[in-house]
Amino acid sequence: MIIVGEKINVTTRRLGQAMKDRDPKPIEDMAREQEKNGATYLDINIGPASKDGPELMEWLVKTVQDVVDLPLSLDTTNAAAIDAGLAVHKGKALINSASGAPDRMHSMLELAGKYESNVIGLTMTEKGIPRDANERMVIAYDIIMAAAEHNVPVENIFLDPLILPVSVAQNQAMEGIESVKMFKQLNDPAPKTIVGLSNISNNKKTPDLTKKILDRVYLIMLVEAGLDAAIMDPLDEELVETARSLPQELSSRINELEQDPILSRAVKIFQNEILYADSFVD
Ligand code: THG
Repeated sequence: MIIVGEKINVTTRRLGQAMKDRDPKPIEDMAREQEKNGATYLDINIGPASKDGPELMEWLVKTVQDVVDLPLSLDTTNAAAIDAGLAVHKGKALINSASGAPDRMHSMLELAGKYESNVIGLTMTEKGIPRDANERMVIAYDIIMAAAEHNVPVENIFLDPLILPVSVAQNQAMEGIESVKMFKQLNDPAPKTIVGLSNISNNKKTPDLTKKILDRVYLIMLVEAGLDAAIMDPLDEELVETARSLPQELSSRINELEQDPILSRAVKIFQNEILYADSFVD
């Protein structure tokens, strides 16, 4: 499957500072390390970047593609910054992201048409996050219709249900999985599907080991539903090993979930059959 490395992110202390200082070394090192560990795209997250977004994104795309031979996922709500990044990007980029909010939908899809790039369609609107898979489908349909207006083929669209932390919105875990299943039915040829995987375990209080188990189990369940790509941590070796074996070895990965008592407890948590607690791994 497609592994989008998430580590070049303005919200992390070291790389955020390096971006501010235009200090290439920490960014180059992180780019190389993610490539070495099996990433097939690198996400370049600069946040909303209202001020110097275009100049920063252009600098990051050049800096990263000077040292790794990978396509990039340009992650910001700032359309001018996406445009500046795409203008210097080598190969077929991924715009992260269009959404169901009209401004952001049309500006990002227009850029995807102009540069013939891939684009993530995040199934939320300016009104907020949908409550279930059906509401996500309505937004996904709007994005696909708008994409056609901008000459973006469906094969270039990656639909993202927007995953929420299981520790705070437990019933949303199955809505995410159900959304992936339904997105794949939207069109023939089918759109691709993607998630921000670590969203599922995101919680300051959750121990690292618990996070890793949640991420890996949820990934297997998502791939069973038809997931094509995940934005994830390529430095988590067990997670990458699992991702690289999918979807080819799906049946043996599912078998492992059924055999292992802790992993099967995680499955039941996502299915909302037992209540979530950080200590489920004990
Ligand atoms: N969908 C799409 N894009 C996305 C997301 C998504 N981009 C951002 C995010 N979600 C995925 N990327 C990251 C990048 C870094 C981290 C998590 C997700 C990360 N997290 C730290 C951790 O888990 O320990 C905490 C960081 C912090 O909050 O300080 O490093 O869903 N399309």
